[in-house]
Amino acid sequence: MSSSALHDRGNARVRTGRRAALVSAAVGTVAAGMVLALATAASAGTTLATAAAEKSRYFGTAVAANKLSDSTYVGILNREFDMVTPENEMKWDATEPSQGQFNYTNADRIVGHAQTNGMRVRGHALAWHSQQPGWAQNLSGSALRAAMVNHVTQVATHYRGKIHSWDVVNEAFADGGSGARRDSNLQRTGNDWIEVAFRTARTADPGAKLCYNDYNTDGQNAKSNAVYAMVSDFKARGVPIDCVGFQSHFNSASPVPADYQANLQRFANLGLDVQITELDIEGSGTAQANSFASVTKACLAVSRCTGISVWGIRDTDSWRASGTPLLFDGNGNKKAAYTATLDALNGGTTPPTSAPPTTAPPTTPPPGTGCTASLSLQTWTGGFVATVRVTAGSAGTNGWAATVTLPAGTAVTNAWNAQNSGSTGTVRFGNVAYNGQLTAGQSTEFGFQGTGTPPSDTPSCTAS
Ligand code: G2I
Repeated sequence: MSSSALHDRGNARVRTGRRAALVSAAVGTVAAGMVLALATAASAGTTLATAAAEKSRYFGTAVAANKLSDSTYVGILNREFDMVTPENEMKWDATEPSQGQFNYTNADRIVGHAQTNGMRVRGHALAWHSQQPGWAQNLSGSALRAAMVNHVTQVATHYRGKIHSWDVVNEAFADGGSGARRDSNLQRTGNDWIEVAFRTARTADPGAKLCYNDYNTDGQNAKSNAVYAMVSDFKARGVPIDCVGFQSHFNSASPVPADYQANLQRFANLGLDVQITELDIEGSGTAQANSFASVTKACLAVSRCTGISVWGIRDTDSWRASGTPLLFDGNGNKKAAYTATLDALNGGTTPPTSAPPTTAPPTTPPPGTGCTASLSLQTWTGGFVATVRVTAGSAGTNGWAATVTLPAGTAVTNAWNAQNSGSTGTVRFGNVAYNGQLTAGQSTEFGFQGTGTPPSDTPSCTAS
């Protein structure tokens, strides 16, 4: 695909309209209904994010702040993904380069980009033995423990209300068959460092899902058994944990395990979400495509597998670029692995990007209320996450807006898959470019997080 074909979501919408206008002018107004059909068919399940959303899942990618000025990169990001993970920008060395002095510049750029484009953010990572600033590497004992608690508190508070899931602790278990914790300066502060990090994160940002994230835990083995035992213990003792991240870095020496789905399922059965957090698979062609498809199908088969994130966009963006492990080649073209992933998300078939010509008479959507909205809530003391389901009426939608009335003192802090106008009182949430067009009866979901008392009224919905 040429870079000129890679527009941001806003432009993609303009492009559809422009194409519609050209076709309409060429064949006359009689074809208006056909144009509508073309535009509508092109909106369903044709990108990773929309196809995943139809299965109530997200599809994300790691993002590097210094690539946000690359138009090809941003074009793919905005078109295909609805979740971003800062690849390095939220790590300890990036956010607290000197003790007590926090720098959020690059991470804020990524979060800002996500918010502007209706994407959510996976925070990565609050406490990790690697990528520590030099000053932390030189600490130990109670001084390091206090520094870790302060770091978790400060960073999670800075991003409070803006993070879907935090990797609170990353890679704390040893490789091999020992089933032991990894030795590190953090581990040497005491075995309870992990639960202390989780409790601290919960206090700082009660709305974020809190995850433990690791690699080589993708199948059942000594390491994943050890994580499983820790998570079971946390659930039994009420240590706050909501999700386990499976990094899923695969290659020929470490292929997708045969029991990948079963392993995801056994963790889900503990009563938490599972997420595929850093997916990349070295290889090429059909073999690579099949591996991506099997990972995607495994997630879809586990109801609490809530989303998949790949670890970069183009092969050349990868931390191991020579293994060409991603879904887009260095020029931003879709690889076979992309198509296989999209097909898997769509349940085996990708909808056509254009509908066959039709002689149906033109239909004009009636103005006014062509959609309905329903609200579901997850609440805690002082805050909530609201999920709003928008369903198109018999005419479908070209765009929609849901209006939510908030109680006095309540404020929206963050929204995804929609753009809000205002944050208090009567708040309007309009569609973003990739989810405005719904066929008759089709639904889409957006969400927002707020502080204060949750709304209780059913949102109103208007379609255009
Ligand atoms: O190693 C792959 C991933 C394993 N799981 C945790 C992830 O956080 C980790 O990501 C990688 C990044 O993709 C790399 O980009 O973490 C590496 C460091 O552990 C990152 O590499 C670092 C280089 O080591 C630095 O020299 C470089 O300055 O990337 C930095 C920014 O490009």
